[in-house]
Amino acid sequence: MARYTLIVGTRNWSSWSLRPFVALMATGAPFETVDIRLRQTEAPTTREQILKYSPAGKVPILKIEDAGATLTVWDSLAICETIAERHPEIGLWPDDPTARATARSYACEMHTGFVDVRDQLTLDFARKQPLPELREDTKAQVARIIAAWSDALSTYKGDFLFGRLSVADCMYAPVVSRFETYGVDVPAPVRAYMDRVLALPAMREWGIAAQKEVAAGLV
Ligand SMILES: N[C@@H](CCC(=O)N[C@@H](CS)C(=O)NCC(=O)O)C(=O)O
Repeated sequence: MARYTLIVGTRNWSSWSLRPFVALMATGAPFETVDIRLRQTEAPTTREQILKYSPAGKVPILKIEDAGATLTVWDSLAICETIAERHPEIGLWPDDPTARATARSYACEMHTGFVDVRDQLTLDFARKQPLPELREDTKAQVARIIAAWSDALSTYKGDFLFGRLSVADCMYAPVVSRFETYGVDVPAPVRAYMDRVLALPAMREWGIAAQKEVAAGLV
């Protein structure tokens, strides 16, 4: 069996790391995690620590040791894609080609966009924060996310965006946490979706680790 090691950043902050963690947990396969403290400016700096695992210098990173070879995959979406490909039994992409193409669009829209949401509603997984005064661009992005989630939930009528859990949900899991932290107002079906995502074992485990970081003095 392949040996997986997922290298992640500080859990309370690392939205990118959370995405493949949700995907990998969904497989049920055993894996180890290596936690790297972000924003570390004294030696060994965050960058120096990450470079030991990947020349790209960013987390998340997935190491797959299989049949004597080690494969390094970096970038959250590339890792989710690789997990989906290696674990077809859990169907991390929808079976239907139309749903699959739409789910891919959702995942990529998240991967490449919503910069103002990321900037103003930063991941603070273990905490609740007051909602800041949102810029117009941020408001528009929040509205777009809520509309996209509502559309998928009413079209596919499942627990998750495309029925069962998919890479689209993994990519949006950090946004669920952001909306929860800042108390973003959402319609009832979206609230119920967020509750289902927050109840995933991956989100609970991530939350416990983030709480420990905060309790240990993370600011
Ligand atoms: N596009 C990348 C972005 C990853 C990224 O920016 N990761 C941040 C942490 S969340 C990082 O590694 N920062 C390195 C640093 O702080 O030195 C992905 O999706 O994995």
